[in-house]
Amino acid sequence: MRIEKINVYTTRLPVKGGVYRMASDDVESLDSTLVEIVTNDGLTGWGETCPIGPVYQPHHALGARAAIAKIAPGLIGSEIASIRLLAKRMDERLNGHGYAKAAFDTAFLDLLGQRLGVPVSTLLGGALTDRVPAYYSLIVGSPEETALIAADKVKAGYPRLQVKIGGRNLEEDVATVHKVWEAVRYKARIAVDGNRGLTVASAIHLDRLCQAIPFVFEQPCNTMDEVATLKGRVTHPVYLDENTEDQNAVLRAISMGIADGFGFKVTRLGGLTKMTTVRDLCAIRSLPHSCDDAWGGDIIAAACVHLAATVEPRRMEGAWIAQEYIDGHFDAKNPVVIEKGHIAVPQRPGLGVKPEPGMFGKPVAAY
Ligand code: 0XW
Ligand code: MG
Repeated sequence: MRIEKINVYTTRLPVKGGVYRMASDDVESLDSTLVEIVTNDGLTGWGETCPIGPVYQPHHALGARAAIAKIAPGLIGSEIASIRLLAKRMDERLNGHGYAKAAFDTAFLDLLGQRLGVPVSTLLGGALTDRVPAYYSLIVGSPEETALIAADKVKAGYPRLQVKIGGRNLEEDVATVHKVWEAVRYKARIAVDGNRGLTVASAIHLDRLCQAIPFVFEQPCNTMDEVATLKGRVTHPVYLDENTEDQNAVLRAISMGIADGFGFKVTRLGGLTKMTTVRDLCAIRSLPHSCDDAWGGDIIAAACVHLAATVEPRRMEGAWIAQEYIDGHFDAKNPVVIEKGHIAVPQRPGLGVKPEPGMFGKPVAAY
């Protein structure tokens, strides 16, 4: 099975509800890039990469497309058999840019899965479950409104909630965490996500002022060094998200003992294949983590869910997919959907999702 053609598409994903508000940025519409790989035996494999704006992490939609333009010509004619060889070929054409290479990695796995007649989860080591938990991400909002939505989402079946804080005064953040806890109690697990927005001082204050509330503190401060200084000074477990910019960052955080868990983004880590390494490192130290991406449609969602199915359930912090904030699906027949706060793992060969033919219009580039 050889790569005959690569088509690149873009699509706009407007945020349902108008705005997705985090400490680091407000986003209203996301720019997703899709790669479609066509093989000589007539199969098509899909990959996607969709930064949540240019501020959340050092990724940019146009940067992804520039990287894809550099890599794609070198892949034409390649055999889809060894993912490692294909990764080497990508590295020989471009250093870094894991979030763009991730789209190709997803498409390779989609094709291999279809060829072998197995779902992508099998290629990632094998599923441990056919249904993974999701979590609901509550954007930065007033304490009262956030607590109301939290109660609603727990009723809808979400086993975990993520409460966004930061970018405003400490009092409101503390009140929001308290109100959500009063509304939810032990009915859902809670992560409080600062999205890099807190100083070390305000992280320590928030920790003390919410002492009795059992939440995990996600990416409170900007750098890994700032987060490292929280060790021994805060009592809530600390998870890293944005700082896990590549596999080495995860290795560093684990070996320094500064992270009690992680919010992983598949494309940021360089794709599903690279994610299996950090997944296994986390297993060695019994560290929990999520399987998310920053944003994206059904292709990214399927990738996250296949990976999440391979994670030991006791350490699985949920798969976040953008579905609650997006209208419609790429694949209306076999969409990736959240039901009662959980997501069924696609069982068909490959990713198990295929965008409707023609839905993205003409390719923006073709090789
Ligand atoms: C909740 N998310 C997975 C969606 C947005 O990309 C932010 C992110 C996070 O945890 O920071
Ligand atoms: Mg996060």
